[in-house]
This record gives sequence, C-alpha cells and structure tokens, in this order.
Amino acid sequence: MDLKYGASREKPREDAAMQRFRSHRVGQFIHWGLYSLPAGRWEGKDVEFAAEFLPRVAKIPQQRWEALAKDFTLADFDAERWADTAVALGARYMTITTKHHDGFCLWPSAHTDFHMGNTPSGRDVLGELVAAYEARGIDVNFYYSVLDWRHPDWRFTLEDDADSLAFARYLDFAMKQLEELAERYPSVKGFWFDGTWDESVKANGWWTWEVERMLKERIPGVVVNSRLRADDFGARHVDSNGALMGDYESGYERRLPEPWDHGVAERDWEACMTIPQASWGYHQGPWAQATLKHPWDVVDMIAHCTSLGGNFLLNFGPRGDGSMAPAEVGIATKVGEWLSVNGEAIYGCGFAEGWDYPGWGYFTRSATGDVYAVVTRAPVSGRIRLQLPAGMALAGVRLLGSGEHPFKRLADSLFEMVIAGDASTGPLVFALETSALARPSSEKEPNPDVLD
Ligand code: JFZ
Repeated sequence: MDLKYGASREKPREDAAMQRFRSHRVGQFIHWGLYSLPAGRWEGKDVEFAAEFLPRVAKIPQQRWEALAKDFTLADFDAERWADTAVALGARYMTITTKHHDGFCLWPSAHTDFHMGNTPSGRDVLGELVAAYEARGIDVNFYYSVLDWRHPDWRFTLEDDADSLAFARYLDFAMKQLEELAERYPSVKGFWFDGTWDESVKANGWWTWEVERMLKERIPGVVVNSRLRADDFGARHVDSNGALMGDYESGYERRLPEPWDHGVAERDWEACMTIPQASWGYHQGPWAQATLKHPWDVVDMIAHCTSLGGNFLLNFGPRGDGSMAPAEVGIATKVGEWLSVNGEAIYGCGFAEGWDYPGWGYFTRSATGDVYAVVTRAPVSGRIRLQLPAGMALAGVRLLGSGEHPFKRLADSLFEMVIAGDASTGPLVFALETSALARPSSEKEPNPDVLD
C-alpha cells in the first residue's frame, strides 16, 4: 500500500555512520533528572516503582516536583568521571535523557524554563557530557521523551478540535526543541525517542516522519530509533507494509529476543536493560538495590545480543548529587575487564550464519569471518559440544586471554571440549579456527544421532 509516512527503505542502512553504530555493540544508557533526587522515596516512604515515574505514582503536586530543581545543585557532578565509567564498562556509545516524561531538560532550552540552566549551578550539563565522552572517543546519542507530563498542550488522546489544536502546538514545541538540540550539539550521533505510544502521537505519524527527515538533513549520518515512528495509519516501529521505520528496532526493553530466533538478525536492533530489576532512574530503596544484576549476567546479555546482530544498552542511574552509584560503577568495571580480554568476540561482531544456537552460550562472528564460542552457561559436566555447520571441521581452538585449547572430534562436524571456567574469570570465550571437512561423511563411523 502507498504510504506517505512509512519506512524510507526496506533493507538495513549500510553507510559508514550506520556501520559504526552497529559495530559498537555495547552502550551506556543514562537516566538522570529531577527524579534522581528523591530516588524513589517520597515523604519517607519507598515507592516500589521505577524512580522516574515517582511524580505520577506518588501523585506529587506539580509545584512540589518543580521545587526539586532548587536542590539540583550538582554537588558531586563531574562529566569526566561519568565518561570514565563508560570507558571502564567498555561502552562505545552513550545515550542520555535530554528530557524525560516530567519535561525537565538537561540543556538550557530556549523553549521552556524547566531546565538545568535554571538550577543553582546554571550549568549546561549536556554540553559538558558531550565534550567529556567525545574526548574519549565515545559517541553520544540523545534520548528524548515526546510524552511530556508538564507541558500544558500535551494530550494523551485527541477528543475534539481544541485538543487537536493544543497538540499541534505541542508538536511544534517538541520540533523546536529537537532543532535546538541538533543545532547546539551537532556532533550528536543518534536520537533515541520514547513516549510515543499514545493515541495523540499515533494520529500524527506525519510529525514522526518529519522529525526523522529534519534530523537527517541537519546531522548527516544521524541514527534514529524505531520507537519515534508511526505511519499514516498509526502503525508503530514497523509500517503498515511490514518495513522497519527509523534505522534500528528499539522495542526490546528489559527483555531480549529468544536466542534461537535467528530472524531477528536480519534487522538492526538494540536492547536496553536496567541494572536493578525495574528502575531506570536511580532508586535508593532495597526494592531496587537488592536486585542488581551480576556482571556475568550482563556479559551473558551482551553476548546474547551480539549473537543476533543487536546492540546492548546498559542503563545507569546517577544519583541526585551527580555521582554515579558505586555499585553500578563496580558492575561496569567487571564487565569492562571481561571485555578488555574478550572484546574481539563482541565489538564489530554479529550473527554467525549457519551455526545453530548451542544452549551453553552463543556463537558470534567477526566482520572478517572468525567465529567465537562465548560460554556463558557452562554445563556442570564441564563439557561443551560444538556442532559446526555441515561440511566444516574444527582446526584449532584458542581460549581468549590464554592460548591453544584442546578439543576432540566426536563425528563429522561435531566436536567436544572440556572447559574449566570459574566465577572469578567469568564466561570463557574460544576463537574457533575452522576448515573444510577433510572427507565426506564416512560409513565407517557410527552416526551418534542414530540409535541401533
Ligand atoms: C520507557 C520509559 O517510560 C521509561 O521511564 C524508560 O525511559 C524506558 C527506557 O522507556 O519505558 C518503556 C518503554 C517501552 C516499553 C516499556 C517501557 N515497551 O515497549 O515495552
């Protein structure tokens, strides 16, 4: 069907900027705003819900929420230290909340008074972050919530002409803010849109199309997530003809595709993940702090995403004083140490066509065709089987961070290794050297799959 505001292409983008984004694989997400100050606690009571939703869940009067701005003093904020945590994690890009659902902006926007420039420090923290991260070679992307709880013209639904008029003014405001971001921070590499699920936005697919067009005109190579987009009929992410809108799919939110769902690898995609069970903004309560993920669980998710051609965006919730939570820095450091040894199986790698999901972890493949076995779920037997694609044999195995590793052949393209990982080193990664099977399937050898 003919769409005016559908996808702009059927196949993944292959320009240099997109290849760069795709090769990153590991990103640092940051949720930071006024909600970082109460950090999930209001009037002495823990509110067991994502901290960035506190004003809604605890029904906080608007003036009291806005009054938090005078306490946002940045007593312990240093953009350089944040950027160091991204380096420690091994992140190649960072995505920061420029404005979340409460409408508070981290940059001094000319289109609202509700921004960091009107807090005691008056600093442009967004500008400081862009400079600090880029100085370390880390790409910066902007998260922007289209949903805005504070703006008087925001509407969830459009019931009458008055709503439509108000919402048109809102969309104009948001467009101006996005133009402002593009103009003030032209080195930004991507935009990550959120809060686009309401009927009001779905009824204005033209606007999401126009935002994508505007950003791409102003910032050559800019990468935009699918969550921005709705088409002529309000279809989101994927248009009414089944083509992906935006440049990559951003629907994997605190969940990952099934590891055997190889069809996912045909598109670019990114999954985002919290460190605690379910809060993006920093939540100080035991509800969140008791559930922090283990670094090896994070590594498992990174390898999982890479094996299906996706990026993994790990979220950090810095605290209200501007400092990073030490527990999150600790996790980042462990993951980064693992990546410094094993990153050749992650960065620039993707789906290994022809290699079935092995159960004990994941296969990944580099741009030059090297295949890796990332063993995140080692069996208690200490043995793993490597089923190679038909016609292939294993010619050598190298344990990353160590050296040659023994293996034996069980049948044609089926091999086995004894592995000895432990919790201190984390998941082991093996680089697999392959060759063509020396001879076709022999009749002399029994087929282990067939029972006599
Ligand atoms: C949204 C926000 O509401 C949340 O605060 C956070 O910023 C997160 C990254 O994005 O939450 C979502 C968005 C989409 C889904 C679930 C939660 N989804 O598609 O399932």
